[in-house]
Order: sequence, then C-alpha cells, then structure tokens
Amino acid sequence: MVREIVEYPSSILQKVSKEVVKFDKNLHDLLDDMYETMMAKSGIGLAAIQVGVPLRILILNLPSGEEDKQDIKDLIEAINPEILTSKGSVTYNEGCLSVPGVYEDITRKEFIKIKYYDRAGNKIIKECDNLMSIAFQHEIDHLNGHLFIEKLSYLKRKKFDKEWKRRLKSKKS
Ligand code: QAP
Ligand code: CO
Repeated sequence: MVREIVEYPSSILQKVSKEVVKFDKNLHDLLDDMYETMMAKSGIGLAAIQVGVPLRILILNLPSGEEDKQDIKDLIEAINPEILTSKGSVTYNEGCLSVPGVYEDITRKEFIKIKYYDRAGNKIIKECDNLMSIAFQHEIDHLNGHLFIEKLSYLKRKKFDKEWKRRLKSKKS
C-alpha cells in the first residue's frame, strides 16, 4: 500500500523516532509499504517518520549501473541504524520527499561505517562512501527529527522560508 508522505512544516517530522524492538509482521508490512511509497513518489531513500511512523527505520534504493536505474536487488532496509565512525567531507545537491521541489547543496561526511539490523534482525556492519554515505546520513537525520534544510546558511534558509510560505499560500487559495 502506498502511504501518504508527511511534508514540511509538519511537526511530526521533528519527532525523535524510537528503536524497533519487535521484528515481526507489522515491521515487514511497514517496510513493504515504505518501498511502495518511495517508488511511487520517485524517491531513492525514505525514513519511517516520513510516512508518519516514529520508528528508527530507513530504506535506500540508490540508482546504479549503466543507465542509473534503481534495482530492487540493491534495496537496503536498515533498522536501528547507528553511525560508528565517519571521516572526510563531501557536498551534494540533496532533495527530500518531505520537501518536494527543493534541492540544496549540503555538506556531510564522505565516509561512514554503519551498524544496522535487517528485517530478520541480523546485524549488519557496512562501510559506505559517496551517495550511499550521504543518503544514510540524510535518513538518519530524519530519525532524529532533522531535515536537510536545517543545514542551510542563515541567508539560504531565509530564502527557503520565504519561498515555502509563498507556496503554502498559493496551495490554500
Ligand atoms: C534522500 O531523497 C537523499 O523534491 C532521499 O520533487 C537525498 O529520495 C539521498 C524527491 C540526497 C541521497 C542524496 C525529491 C522526489 C526524492 C523531490 C529523495 C521531488 C521528488 C528525494
Ligand atoms: Co528526506
């Protein structure tokens, strides 16, 4: 089932998500819905809080290969993810399904070592770079109630606020 995406400025997106303790059918159904929703909205990453569920769950399906296509074989389902170590710095023009139509250059760690659990509860430890590293950091920020626009400079944030206000107004009328 495709679920509704929670959009900025909903206060739901500021919630700190809770650890998953039960690796049961409920979790599997949520993961399946998150994948369907992400694909339906043309996303490459999604956190559970973006469909209104405050649990520490994220999924990633990064494009790869010749034509930069998404392949379900590359789907990562990360439960209770934690960054163990990080280094370096990289800037990427990020977007977010909860802030549609907005893309901004954001600087993050270039390399991370991450620990998470898969849907069966197996512990995974993985070293990531490039887009995978950026995407994990973006989604883990969601689990802690943060959005990429919080990383903008004061002036860029003011410009974003102004544009978003304008957009909300035109939506209402
Ligand atoms: C997070 O972002 C991310 O504005 C996932 O109109 C960001 O899937 C991972 C999207 C940067 C890696 C690098 C955004 C779709 C999708 C939009 C997304 C839009 C339609 C964003
Ligand atoms: Co996002």
